[in-house]
Amino acid sequence: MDRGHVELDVCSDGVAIITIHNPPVNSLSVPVFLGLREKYEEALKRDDVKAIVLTGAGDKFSGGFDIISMQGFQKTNGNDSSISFVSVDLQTNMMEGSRKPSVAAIQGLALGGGLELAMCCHARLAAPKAQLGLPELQLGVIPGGGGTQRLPRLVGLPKAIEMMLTSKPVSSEEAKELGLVDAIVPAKDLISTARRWALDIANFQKPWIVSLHKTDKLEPLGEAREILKFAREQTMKRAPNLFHPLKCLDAVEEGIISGGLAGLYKESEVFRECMASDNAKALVHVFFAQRATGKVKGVTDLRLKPRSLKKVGVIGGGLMGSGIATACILNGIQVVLKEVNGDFLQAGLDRVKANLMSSVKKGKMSEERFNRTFALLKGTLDYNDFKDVDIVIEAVIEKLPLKQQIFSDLEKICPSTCVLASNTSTIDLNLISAKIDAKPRVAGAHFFSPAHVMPLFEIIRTSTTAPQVLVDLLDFGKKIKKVPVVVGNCPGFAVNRTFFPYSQAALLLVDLGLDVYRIDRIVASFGMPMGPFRLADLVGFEVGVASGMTYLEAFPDRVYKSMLFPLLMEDKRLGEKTRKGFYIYDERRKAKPDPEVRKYLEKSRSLSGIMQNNKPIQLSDEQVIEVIFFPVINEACRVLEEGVVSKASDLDIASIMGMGFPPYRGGIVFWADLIGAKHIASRLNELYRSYGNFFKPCAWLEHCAATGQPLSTSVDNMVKSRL
Ligand SMILES: NC(=O)c1ccc[n+]([C@@H]2O[C@H](COP(=O)([O-])OP(=O)(O)OC[C@H]3O[C@@H](n4cnc5c(N)ncnc54)[C@H](O)[C@@H]3O)[C@@H](O)[C@H]2O)c1
Ligand SMILES: *[C@@H]1O[C@H](CO)[C@@H](O)[C@H](O)[C@H]1NC(C)=O
Ligand SMILES: *[C@@H]1O[C@H](CO)[C@@H](O)[C@H](O)[C@H]1NC(C)=O
Ligand SMILES: *[C@@H]1O[C@H](CO)[C@@H](O)[C@H](O)[C@H]1NC(C)=O
Ligand SMILES: CC(=O)N[C@H]1CO[C@H](CO)[C@@H](O)[C@@H]1O
Repeated sequence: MDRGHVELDVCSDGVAIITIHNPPVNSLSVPVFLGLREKYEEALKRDDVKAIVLTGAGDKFSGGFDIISMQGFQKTNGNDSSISFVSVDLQTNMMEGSRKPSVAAIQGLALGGGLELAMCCHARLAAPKAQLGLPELQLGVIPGGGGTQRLPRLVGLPKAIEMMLTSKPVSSEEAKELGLVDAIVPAKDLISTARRWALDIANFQKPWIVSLHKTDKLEPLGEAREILKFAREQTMKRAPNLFHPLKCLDAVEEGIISGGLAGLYKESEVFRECMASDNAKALVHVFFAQRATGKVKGVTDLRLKPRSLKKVGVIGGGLMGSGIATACILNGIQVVLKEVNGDFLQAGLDRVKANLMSSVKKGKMSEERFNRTFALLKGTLDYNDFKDVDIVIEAVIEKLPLKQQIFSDLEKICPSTCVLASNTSTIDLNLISAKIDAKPRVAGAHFFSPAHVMPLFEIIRTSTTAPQVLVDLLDFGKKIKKVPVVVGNCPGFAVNRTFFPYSQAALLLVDLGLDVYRIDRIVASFGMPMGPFRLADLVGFEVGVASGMTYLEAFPDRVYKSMLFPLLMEDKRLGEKTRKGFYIYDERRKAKPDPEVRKYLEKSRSLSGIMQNNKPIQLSDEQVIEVIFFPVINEACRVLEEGVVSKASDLDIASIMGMGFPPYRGGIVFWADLIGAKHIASRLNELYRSYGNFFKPCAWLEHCAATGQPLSTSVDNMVKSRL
């Protein structure tokens, strides 16, 4: 594979243009670093070169460090010598410390390592609207090419810290204000202006500025310490489970106390440490896993092309139908929305309008764009407008005869190529399509509420769904900017199925004597957006009980039957919508623990009778996490075993995007493999002996525990080595 190269052109005016070539974003791979060194050496040696312009081929400067190289580095546990090319020698000696000045000519992107290279130059010129930033923290590492030292010296400490901690880039225009770039130049004049600028520096007609030695933007030591202290406090609050943002601040601080060079050494030490950490491995894994969900063996490797997608039909303008319609028109796809009567139709259209208006009110959408977007939506009461739709998504109430009728209407009216998708959550797709011939065109389209906000899109295939239909739906998912995952047809599909033991285990812990608020606190500090009881309040107990019934039917051997929900519901406590569930809610929907809940917990406990010797179980926080998440891992193993997902990394992404599992733990299967199947299985077996089948490890988990094979081993290998 071509991993990029660097070119050198010496112009007649004595300026050497060094250009990074590595499409699409000119990322900095090992060959690119080697090329930069070699070309810099040559330019510094040649007598006909007076000054240097550094730039990227095409319309981007550089998107930063090559993440594939990062993975290689992690495999050697931080012991890959190629990485040292990033560091002090090239940047500090050959570029910044050289007798020939460098000017960076920035277009498009200068992110991460790309911006770090640019900051080693003696001046930076940027085309309008380029993006400049240091997003390294997003991948669990810190800037490792001098960014922690040079950025504060160019833009001041508070802004530099903000840019690094938030990973958010700034535009050329803002960068100019901040002092990060010296001038904004139209793209067509960028290189010629940079050449003149470089010669002017060489001739001392423009200042020769070494970023690492600048001090004018740095705050006095006392003030700097205060700023860092505040940043540390904020970071500990916002990301209590992450250590790398604090390490980044350590590197910044070292430079401020002991000088830029000492800071660079500290930075490089911290960078290596972070790179080898589990968090960085997890975040890099997630980066690739997310891009891999669109690749499905036996589907996307058949050279099928997605067919044209101009118009989508949505049936049902309820909560979900309107969410989907919103997602489509926001991305330029025409929608025809069908309802049963004029009032319901108006209500559906109004929901879509309200979704868009919330962006207008926040200033994220202009009125003109609102008009253009809303014009893509057409409401209807009949099927006339369905004659030229490319995809139909059915989102009506969960009634089998109704859905069957709709699908047989659709088969008659829609084009013979049209994809027919259902958003059913509880009815088997095979039943919905039972009475039609177009079975290969039927699939499930499962969004997460609210559909225009949540990123995950589960595409459900049956044994008859045609690969072309899946290719079309994957393309549709990308067009509406979702992360599409193709999954098999089973109760709850991939995400809800995997996570059904999550609330069940929590209910079981309550009956063993634990407090709901303690459980929620522990689970939230593990990194979930909220604990299982707060989530139940949000979703509503009726929905919770209904999905519980689905699992009871499907997996009667391993469902824990708690009485807690029915007891609460008897007293009309249904969750947040009744302002009373496990928490009570004020007018501003703020959740507060409710002392009254205790009596329901006690009642549920006495009905269940599983508490041993009438004594509440004693568990550490870590043990609580095990009791809640190990059954989830166990179900994930079944999902893998049954081939509900085509690869383990799809389930990682689904758990992160669908349930809010913390990305810095890499997803449910990745996290399980970090813990190791052996420990998980042995813990589950202990729980199984005490509390029954709910905890019984499945065959795949036992197999991996016995052999040491990772749980994430591909489904293919799994079938081969079949247990
Ligand atoms: N997967 C999940 O987690 C989940 C959760 C809730 C609902 N759902 C599913 O989503 C679907 C819709 O749910 P909702 O909350 O939007 O329901 P809703 O009741 O808010 O909306 C359904 C709408 O469809 C309309 N409708 C009914 N028959 C129609 C027909 N023949 N032609 C056109 N419109 C028709 C109804 O008038 C109603 O406005 C259901 O299949 C439901 O099971 C899934
Ligand atoms: C790193 O590499 C060096 C040189 O190849 C080797 O001597 C050293 O043992 C390695 N260290 C680790 C931790 O692998
Ligand atoms: C948007 O549409 C409304 C109603 O048709 C119209 O009054 C308004 O001028 C339009 N606004 C823009 C910016 O096009
Ligand atoms: C998944 O869970 C959510 C929230 O608990 C629920 O609203 C939805 O109906 C479930 N979907 C499926 C496919 O079971
Ligand atoms: C298109 C559609 O109806 N999407 C809905 C499917 O079901 C989920 C619930 O799991 C809703 O949130 C979506 O809006």
